[in-house]
Amino acid sequence: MSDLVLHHNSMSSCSQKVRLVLAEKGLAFESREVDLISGQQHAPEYVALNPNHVVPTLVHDGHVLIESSLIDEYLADAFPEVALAPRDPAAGVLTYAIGARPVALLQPAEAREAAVAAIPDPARRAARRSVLEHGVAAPEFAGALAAFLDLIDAMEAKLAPGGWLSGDRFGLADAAALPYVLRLEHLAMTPLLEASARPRVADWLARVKARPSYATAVGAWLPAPLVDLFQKHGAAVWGEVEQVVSAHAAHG
Ligand SMILES: N[C@@H](CCC(=O)N[C@@H](CS)C(=O)NCC(=O)O)C(=O)O
Repeated sequence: MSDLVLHHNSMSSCSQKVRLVLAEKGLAFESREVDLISGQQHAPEYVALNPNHVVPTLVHDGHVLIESSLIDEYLADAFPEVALAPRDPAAGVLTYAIGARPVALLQPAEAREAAVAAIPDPARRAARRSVLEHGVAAPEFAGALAAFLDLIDAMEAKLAPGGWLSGDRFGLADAAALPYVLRLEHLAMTPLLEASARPRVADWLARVKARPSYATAVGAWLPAPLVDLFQKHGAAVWGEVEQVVSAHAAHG
C-alpha cells in the first residue's frame, strides 16, 4: 500500500489541484474515489477523515490532511522537487568558506567565536566553525558546492530557450533560484555560469538581471565593496574549487 492515500473525485477541481501536484512530483498514490453525486462524502467513515464532507483528503503516513491548497503546500514541503534551491546551510557554507571567511578572520578571535557560539543549530554551528577554520578544504565544502552544482545543472536541463523556470513567465521558481545563482557569481565562481558551460543558465541570469524587479529588489541593495571583496577571495581559491567541481563531475 502506498504511504499516500488520496480520497478524491475525478471531476472535482480541488481534487485536480492536488492530483496535478502529485503528478508533477511523480508521486504514486493509492486512489480512493468518492462519488459526490451519490453522497459518499457524507459516509461516517469519510466524515471521520474530513469533517467538512468534501474532497480531497490526503492521508500520508497516517496524517490526515484536508483543504486542497494546504495539501499542495504540504506536498511541496514534504516532497521537495528537483532541488530548485540549495538548502540554506549549503549557501552559508559556500559563502563563508569562500567569501566571508577572510573578512571574518580580520575580526578579533573572541568576537568571531561569540558569533559562532550564538548559532542555535548545532550542525550549522559546527559547519560554520569548520569552514572558518579550513575554508574550501573543510569537509563540509564539497557537499555544499554539490548542492549548487545540482541546482545549476537542473536549471540548465529544465530551461527552454528564452524561457523561465516557472514556465512562460518569470515566477516563484525563478525568484527562488536567483539568489543562489547570483551568489555563485558574487563568489567569482563565474566559470560555472559562462555560456560555454551552461548556456541556458547564462542567458537566464542575463534576462533576470535585465528585469526592473532585479534592480529594485537586489541590485540596489548590493554593497559593492563587499561584493568586490567576495569576488577577490573567490578568484583566489578558484583553482582549489575547480578541483572539487571536477571530482563532483567524475563521481556524478
Ligand atoms: N476548500 C476545500 C473545498 C473542497 C470542496 O469544495 N470540494 C468539493 C469538490 S471540488 C466537494 O467535495 N463537494 C462536495 C459536495 O458537493 O457535496 C478544498 O479546497 O479542499
